[in-house]
Amino acid sequence: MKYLSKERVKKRVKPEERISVHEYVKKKLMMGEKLHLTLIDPDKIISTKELHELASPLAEAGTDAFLIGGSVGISEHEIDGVIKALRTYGLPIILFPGNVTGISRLADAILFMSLLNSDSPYYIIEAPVLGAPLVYRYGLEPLPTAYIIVGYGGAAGFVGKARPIPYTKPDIGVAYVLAARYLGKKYIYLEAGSGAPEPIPSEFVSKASMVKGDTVLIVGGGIRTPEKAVEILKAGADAIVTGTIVEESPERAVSIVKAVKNLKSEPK
Ligand code: 1GP
Repeated sequence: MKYLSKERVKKRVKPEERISVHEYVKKKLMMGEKLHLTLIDPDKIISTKELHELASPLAEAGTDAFLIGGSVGISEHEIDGVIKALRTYGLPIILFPGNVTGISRLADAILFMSLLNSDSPYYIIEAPVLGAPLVYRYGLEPLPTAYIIVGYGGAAGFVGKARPIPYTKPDIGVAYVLAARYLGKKYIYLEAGSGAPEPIPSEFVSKASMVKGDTVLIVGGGIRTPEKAVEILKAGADAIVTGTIVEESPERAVSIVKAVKNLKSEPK
């Protein structure tokens, strides 16, 4: 399925025929696909040339969308530069903001997040409130997301003042997933933290997926091999995110994308 970005849509199809990012995701899942999302942290990109060296093989291998964001040192100016360069691949560009500074008018959509297990009201509701008028003004598609930090937590856990759920306590994860559903979230992102030594255990994902209902379950943090990616998706995740491995070993990242795109379940 071809995704038409905002710019291309304006030129080629009528507004009523535009495919939203949410529809794009749901259609793929309905067809029995699992999704691979490539995380690009603008703070870690040195040049446009380097960005293309990372992104081009992943787009060719079939990654489904780009997530743009990071926890520290993000400015709208740098995000804009990354988005302009990534437009050439014709994939949805989704913001994954660590704070209000992570919002760019050039993106297609935004994971509009509440960090549910933060101890700080700022990350649960104040940052979303401060960002909402920008999302509205920029015409970004909001993807209502419960962000839940598990285990290691990394920079997102530290900055977000999270109380990470231990890997050995999936029942607490289940409670959060249910709460997210009942609050009307459409996406649930279980986050181990960027560069986590170990990803979220598949038993944890499996229990969470049993109660996820119609929500899209995204899992990220510490996924470095095709085997782990496949294990987590088979446990019930709808999408996985890889970031660190994209920077460390683009070849390995490509093998993860290929493994994910080879996974086909029965269409729903
Ligand atoms: C981080 O879940 C993402 O927010 C991706 O994690 O960098 O460990 O792949 P990695």
